[in-house]
Amino acid sequence: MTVPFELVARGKVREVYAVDDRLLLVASDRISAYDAVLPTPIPDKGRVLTALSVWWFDQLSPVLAEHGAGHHLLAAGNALLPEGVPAELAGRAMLVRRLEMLPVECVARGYLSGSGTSAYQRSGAIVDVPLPAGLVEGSRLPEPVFTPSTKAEVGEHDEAIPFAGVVEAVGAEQAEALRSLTLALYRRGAEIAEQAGIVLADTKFEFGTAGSPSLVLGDEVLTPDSSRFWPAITWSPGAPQPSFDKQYVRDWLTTSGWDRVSPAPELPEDVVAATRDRYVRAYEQLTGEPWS
Ligand code: Q0Z
Repeated sequence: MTVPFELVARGKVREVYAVDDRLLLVASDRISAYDAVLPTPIPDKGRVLTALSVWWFDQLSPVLAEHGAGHHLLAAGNALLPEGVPAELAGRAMLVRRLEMLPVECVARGYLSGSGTSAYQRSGAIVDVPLPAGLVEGSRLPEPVFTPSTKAEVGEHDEAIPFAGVVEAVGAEQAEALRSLTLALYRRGAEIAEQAGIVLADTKFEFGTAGSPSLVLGDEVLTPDSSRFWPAITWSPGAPQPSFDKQYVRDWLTTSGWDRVSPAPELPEDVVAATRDRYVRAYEQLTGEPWS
């Protein structure tokens, strides 16, 4: 497929194109696991994640407005996109305001998991954020915490930084605004997810600036690719929680004999189908709307 726009950024599973002074964010059906992009696409994944982001931007608008902030979404959906967007991108593309992106990842955590658990086990804290004793992988934190990270180069992992690092990067006033807004967005997102039987363990937001409002929520929001979603019914701290979306893929890869270094193997049909179903179910469970 040829997209008649200039490619300006490419991630593991998404692309960004320039459309005049705006950007087109395109989500593919590619899936990553254990740091690798798998050779087998998950049908509809790109459309589901795009629809989820669009839905969340709308859900989170009041929180953004309370903070004098906005979001970058201009249009999504076939009819609303500019001329020249290929039909194959229908449903997988968001037209957004081009922002001056801030050089920090704004991570909020309401539960202990992954690199947060590793840091906590080493030091009782996540960088400069102390946590109470006795927490285990999957524990709910007493309060959500802001644990920012650097934006890693391609192939590297984001690295957690202290709040002072955010101050250094964007100034004290904007750093405070990022922390406050990140935590408010996380709290609202987690509340909505909880009502739908989903634990939003943690998430990563990216913000940019534009004329006004000065802070603008960008990128994708509260998708399974930017967040940890756990089914609430199986939540049981003390061990890694099953992922809402990727658990079948991880389980199959683990039993496949793949060494996590060589190119990943093709997924079997039943794993693809079960995983597609998980994405669709996440959409339906969160939004209360049927996927169609
Ligand atoms: C976000 C990224 C992706 C690879 C650029 N509104 C914006 N204004 C300026 N820049 C961006 C945005 Cl969203 C921007 N990324 C991250 C997204 C693939 C990298 F889809 N890159």
